[in-house]
Amino acid sequence: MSVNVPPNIHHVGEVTSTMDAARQMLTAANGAPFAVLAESQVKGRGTGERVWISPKGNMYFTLCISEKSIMPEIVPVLPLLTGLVCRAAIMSLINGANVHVKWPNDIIYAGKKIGGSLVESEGESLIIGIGMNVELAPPVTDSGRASTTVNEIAAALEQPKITPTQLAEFIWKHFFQMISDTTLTRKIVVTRFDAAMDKSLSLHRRTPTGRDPEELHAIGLNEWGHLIVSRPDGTEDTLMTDYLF
Ligand code: BT5
Repeated sequence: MSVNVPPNIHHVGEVTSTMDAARQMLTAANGAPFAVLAESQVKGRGTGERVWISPKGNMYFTLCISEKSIMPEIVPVLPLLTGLVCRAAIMSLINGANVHVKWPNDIIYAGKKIGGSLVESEGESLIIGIGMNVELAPPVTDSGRASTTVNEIAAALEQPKITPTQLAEFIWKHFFQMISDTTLTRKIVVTRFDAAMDKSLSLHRRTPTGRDPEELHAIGLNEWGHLIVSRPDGTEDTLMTDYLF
């Protein structure tokens, strides 16, 4: 796939979820990459059916691509690659933005959550959803961490505001740049994600009713992209599928 795939982004108003809207467009797209950018969502979702709060003003974006367009060894680390793409997009729109990632799927600024991603599949298509707070930082009502916005970073650095469309176009560009790099390996994605993590964050396992009180800290990723954490007593654990607040 060439580096400069022209953006094929369908702009829509309010949807249930851009994941559903994108699924409905898969047949017509016939394997060609496309994305959906919505103004708001009434049933935005995070991982594990958690709610993604989706008021008008932020970016609700789903990118669909044929699995064949991605090197097979990259597919298992696609959530990590997506985080790196989002970080790169923000950092190229705002000079000096010190954005981090949190394993496995969050974008973080100053300890607060700017956005997150969700990877699903349907047949041979990968459906990559990204929610990013651009203008509004919704109060988080479950046990999640406080939220912030891309434009709070822009304001802190005295730079112009970003729009959801600009951000979506930059994400598209960085995504295709990254997956077209024939030298990219799983190890490189994992190493870059490790370097971009904010290891000072206190992490908590999610439970069905909230968060586990045990405070964990990220040490790093193993070669598979699994997270090694330290417990308060100094012992270590490796997380493969646990999601963290
Ligand atoms: C995520 O899930 O972070 C993935 C979010 C993906 C949203 C996009 S929007 C476009 C596409 N269409 C969809 O329907 N979804 C995708 P997770 O790591 O499970 O985080 C969910 C948690 O984040 C919630 O339990 C809250 O604690 C918190 N949260 C919800 N809305 C938020 C927001 N707008 N900003 C910051 N945190 C939020």
